Amino acid sequence: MSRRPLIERYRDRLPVNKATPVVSLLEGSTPLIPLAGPPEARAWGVRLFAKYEGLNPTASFKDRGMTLAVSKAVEAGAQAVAAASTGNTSASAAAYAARAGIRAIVVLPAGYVALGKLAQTLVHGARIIQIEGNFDDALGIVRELTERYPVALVNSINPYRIEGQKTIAFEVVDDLGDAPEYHALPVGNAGNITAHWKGYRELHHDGKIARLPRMLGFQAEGAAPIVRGAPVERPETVATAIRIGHPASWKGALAARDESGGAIEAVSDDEILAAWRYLAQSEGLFVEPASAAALAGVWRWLREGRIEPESRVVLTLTGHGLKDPGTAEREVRLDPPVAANLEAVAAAAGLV
Ligand code: AN7
Repeated sequence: MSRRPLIERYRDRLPVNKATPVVSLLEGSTPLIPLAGPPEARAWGVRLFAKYEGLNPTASFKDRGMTLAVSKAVEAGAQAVAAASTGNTSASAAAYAARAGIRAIVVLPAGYVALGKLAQTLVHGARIIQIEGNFDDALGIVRELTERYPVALVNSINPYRIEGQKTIAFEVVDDLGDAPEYHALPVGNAGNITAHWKGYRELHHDGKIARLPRMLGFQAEGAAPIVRGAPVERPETVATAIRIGHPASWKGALAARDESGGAIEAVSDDEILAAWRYLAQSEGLFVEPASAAALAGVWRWLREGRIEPESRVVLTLTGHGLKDPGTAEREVRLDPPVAANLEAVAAAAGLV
């Protein structure tokens, strides 16, 4: 399907009216890609599908929520938006603010935003304030900032962000014809799992789908407050996108887990990187580490025989791999240069 504004595609299910100025970069309508799947999936007859959100305009799922949040902010007369971010929200806010002709102010944890995200945010012209603190500190400050000053908050505690992001569920159902048995995704601030579940519940309530999926959320072991049942003061993980210790939508995540009969579990950085490599090298999908957490978790469920045989599992691959060239550089070896002649190149290529 050719792309059109997300807000137009799902206008009747979103809180917009004729007066809402649609600020769009033709987000959404991302492909649902069938995966070959690791041997464990094939052995159980489990079919895996990747909802490849890296193909959004700023290369992450955040654009779905941002088109609505920025449109509603402009409708309300805002001249500026603000967000705390591990990187993708800031890139998206910066792009949509540029599109709308308003200012974006973003507060970032210094030293922990992947290079591609930083470049996007900078080049789109946002005002970047790096703090000597983590995402949770940044979100606290931005909440206060937007209460005190005439600036619209566009983090996912803004309900329009959740409304926009629930469309992932709509698109999956449009493509599969029904809900899958399982839907897995990474969990950081927990807005996205909350939004997915809201989308599925709305369709179920309206009789558009016969079943609801079990929601499987995966946090990084070093940043797994929901799994542990307590905030994490110093979250750490290679998946910087989900390096979050006090998720704002904690309750929404628990509701998604419990109402769906799902689970929220932790995966290690090693498991995340193994899934990240597998997606790139065996499926042709380059994602950022946080996105690979979804497959890391499902892979474990498959190995443990916990996924119902013959079922369908959708993985939301939340962000593109080009966002984070630093991880690629660290994790994948680049050989030193060889002499500029055929023999040396053929030998280095393993052809002789
Ligand atoms: C690629 O950009 O929180 O559980 O500030 O960028 O809804 O937070 C990003 C989160 C997963 C987690 N995958 O989603 C931000 C930010 C990627 C992400 C998540 C994020 P939530």
